[in-house]
Amino acid sequence: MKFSKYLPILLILLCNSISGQRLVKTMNSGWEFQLENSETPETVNIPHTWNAEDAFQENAEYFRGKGIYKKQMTVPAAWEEQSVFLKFEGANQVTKLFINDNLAGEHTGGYTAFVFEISEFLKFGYTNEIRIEVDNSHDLDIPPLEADFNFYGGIYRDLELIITGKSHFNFEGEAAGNLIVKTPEVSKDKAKINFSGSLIHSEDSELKLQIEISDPSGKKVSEYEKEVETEEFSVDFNLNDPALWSPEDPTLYGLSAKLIDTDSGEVVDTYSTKFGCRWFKADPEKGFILNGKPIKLIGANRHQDFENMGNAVPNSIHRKDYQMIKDMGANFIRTAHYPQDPEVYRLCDELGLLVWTEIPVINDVTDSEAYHQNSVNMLREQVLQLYNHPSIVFWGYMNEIFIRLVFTGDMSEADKKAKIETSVKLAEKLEAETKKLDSSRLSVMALHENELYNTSGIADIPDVIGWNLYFGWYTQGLENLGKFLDQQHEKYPERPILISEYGPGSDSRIQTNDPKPWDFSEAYQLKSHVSYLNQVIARTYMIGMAAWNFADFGSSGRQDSRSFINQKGLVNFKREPKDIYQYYKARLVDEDLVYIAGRNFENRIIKKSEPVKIKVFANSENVQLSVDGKKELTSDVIDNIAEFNLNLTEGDHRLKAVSGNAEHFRNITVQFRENLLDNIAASPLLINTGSHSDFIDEETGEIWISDQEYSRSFGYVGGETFQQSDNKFQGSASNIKLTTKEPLYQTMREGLDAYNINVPQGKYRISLLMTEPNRSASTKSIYNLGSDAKTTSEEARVFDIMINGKMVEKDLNLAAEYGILTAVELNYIVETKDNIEVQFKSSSGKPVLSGIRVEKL
Ligand code: GCB
Repeated sequence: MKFSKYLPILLILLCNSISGQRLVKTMNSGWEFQLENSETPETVNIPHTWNAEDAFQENAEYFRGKGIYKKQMTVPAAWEEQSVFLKFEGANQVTKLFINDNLAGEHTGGYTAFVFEISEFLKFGYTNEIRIEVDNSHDLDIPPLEADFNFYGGIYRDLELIITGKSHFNFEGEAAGNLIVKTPEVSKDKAKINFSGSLIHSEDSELKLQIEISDPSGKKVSEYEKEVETEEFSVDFNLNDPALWSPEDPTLYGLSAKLIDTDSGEVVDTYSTKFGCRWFKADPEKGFILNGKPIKLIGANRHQDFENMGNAVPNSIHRKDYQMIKDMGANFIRTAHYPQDPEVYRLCDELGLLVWTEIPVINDVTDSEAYHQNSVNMLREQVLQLYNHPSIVFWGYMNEIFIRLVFTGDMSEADKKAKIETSVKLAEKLEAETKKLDSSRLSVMALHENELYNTSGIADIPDVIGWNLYFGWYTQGLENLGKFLDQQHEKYPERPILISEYGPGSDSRIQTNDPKPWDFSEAYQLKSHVSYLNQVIARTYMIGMAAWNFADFGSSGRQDSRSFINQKGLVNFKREPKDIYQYYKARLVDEDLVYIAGRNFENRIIKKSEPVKIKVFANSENVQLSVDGKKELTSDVIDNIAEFNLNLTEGDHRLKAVSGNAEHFRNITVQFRENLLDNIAASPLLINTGSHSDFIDEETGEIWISDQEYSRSFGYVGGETFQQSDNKFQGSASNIKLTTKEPLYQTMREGLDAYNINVPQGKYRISLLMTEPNRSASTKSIYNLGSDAKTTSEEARVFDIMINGKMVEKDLNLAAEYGILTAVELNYIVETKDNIEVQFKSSSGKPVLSGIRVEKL
């Protein structure tokens, strides 16, 4: 069938069928798209961003500018009798809509919805051109100004075309909903419900408003019908013995409203929403109280992006994420730093997750009138659009607003004072606006660990304070958390507090039994979260805690063990669970659960004398572990972890853990370090020099084992592990250019005399992996040192390398030859009878070595 031939008939049929009723359809597919700086258009579907790739590229800033979307739309003549709207669920960050080249609407802000009525711009019965210009340029007047996440540009949430009768419920403007269900009074016995909104009433008809309330089973429990006399309406309902909404029992009521033409009986417009009945408060002594009972809020923050997609994710990813968060046993979620997709709040209502949602006023503010106004607008949009969701209990409006000020060294005292004043003024405005729109919820603000929030008075403004606390990571000592919280509680006994962020970075490629701060191992992440959970759960006054972050997320400025990604996730960027996710599950869910940790640590390359250390997560009193169907060991569960030290032979083993009614299996392969060289013909020796962790190459599956001192077999002679600071077990936290195997290069041994490998006779390829970690390393050749007054000998790292006495590098200066923080691999072919000795001899500074591979040829 030739579709175009039948198009007019189909359109007539479509128009007839929607006549008098609301039609909502997405306009996501088939847009012509072009960046302002590109010559060639491409065809794209919405959700769309133009930064899914370039935000993750080396040596480049991601594109921040204008993208233009175009589409032809044939508009049936019959729509002239209707009202036509475009609804954007979100576009980052300034959007202009043109219909047939006329500006039909403009919106500022990347994280809330907006609706434009386009009826007056359309040519009915003709093809119309829709052009949408979206601009994500940095703009000093628009929050967020800067943050640790990417400001991906584009129409990254659904776009809807909505057609209603000329008379309809008003859903334009900031609310993109405008229809509000309040529950001003709720108790076990009674709930008072109020539904309010406004109408557009075309003059030529008489209308009546019909409303029905249905209980969680769908049964009608209340109704209302009345002639419409004014354009505003507000209707009260009473419910007896309401079913209460809670995380265990997220029961939702339904409200559906109809506008009916009194003469014809025709339904002119419809609206429906869900709502819930619950009450809550934050008590500075007893914590959070929901429906009269204390509940410790435990959960996570969540950013909205996904690997290779940026922020342009389909609803199915939102669903997967929130289901995973619920399955983890969480009851709480903070939508990181901005309002998320409308689907997210629907999911939280349905799944039973209490929500802190906030606007992106983060890290810094300006004192421009426009910045303040844009912040207020975002707040109004957030509250009005999301009002009906029972899951939302906190409205947030600022995150770490003094962080820039604290870390900007060259700001004058006067500028600091002015910055503090304008921030406090803005907080007061945002607090007042929040309470004006919704006094039933709690206002909240997230602070970083600094007294300025207290001394400036800003922390006294909202109802509740969230602390973002990174003890054991940015600041020292996991155990300092409790002390800090107790001090705050003592000093401000009237202030309800929670932890709005905590957690270290972790990378599943880094595995160790000996975790240390800043090593990015999964083991350190576990250690840190266990300690935080223990310290918060032990304190009744603490409202709760939200881990940072549910998933790894994109941040182009980040230089962790994977560049451009913040790796503090409980799951990785594509949502593969790290051990810590399973730990939360064991700690928080009720049904029997057991999990042998180490999904990425199944190969154990250990000394013969060492036991294989196994951790099992469980929620009963003890765990039974059997190895290869035989040995059965029992261990007590402490903090939801049972530990086992197994003496295993080399080879494959099957572990089975049982706890209550649950069981879990894992295969473990053991190799002894002492035997690695006997096997070198089959598999090369790979050493993660300067590190206490194994590094797993996810492309090849190869394991670069942790380093060891030479006594026999292989190991380093002399030198020390290079660390930038005493409490950070990483040589460099920087992006290493020309590699994705950053952890290999970021850790290194410095000042070593030699590396010995007692290989059997044969021909070998030796690969030395290195990088210059010092940003101010001299790129001058050693011979020019005398003429460069500024270059000290520490800054110039120059050394010779000898293999079995033969000079293979003379005066190697990594910075000069390859550039700093760049992956360098030097390969040499060596024939030997029984040993390889790689010697390092300094001319200036200390030699460095990040990795060594020995391969038999
Ligand atoms: C914070 C910020 C958050 C960052 C996080 C981190 O305190 O609020 O946006 O991503 O720390 O990982 O450093």
